[in-house]
Amino acid sequence: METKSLSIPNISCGHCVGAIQRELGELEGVSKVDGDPATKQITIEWDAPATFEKIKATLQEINYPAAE
Ligand SMILES: [Cu+2]
Repeated sequence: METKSLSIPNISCGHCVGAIQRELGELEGVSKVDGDPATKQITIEWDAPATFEKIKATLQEINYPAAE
């Protein structure tokens, strides 16, 4: 199990967090996505076949890129 927290500047409300949870949840291997609109942070738990690269690419695609 891998876990990582990411800062997502485009998060503006709980709806954004919900969209991210739904989209990342569709990636096979992603088991948990938590988010807080107040801090604009999400925490993701995953196992193979999901990879951190796939997660970051998906966030980019849905217009919630992670801050580096
Ligand atoms: Cu929003």
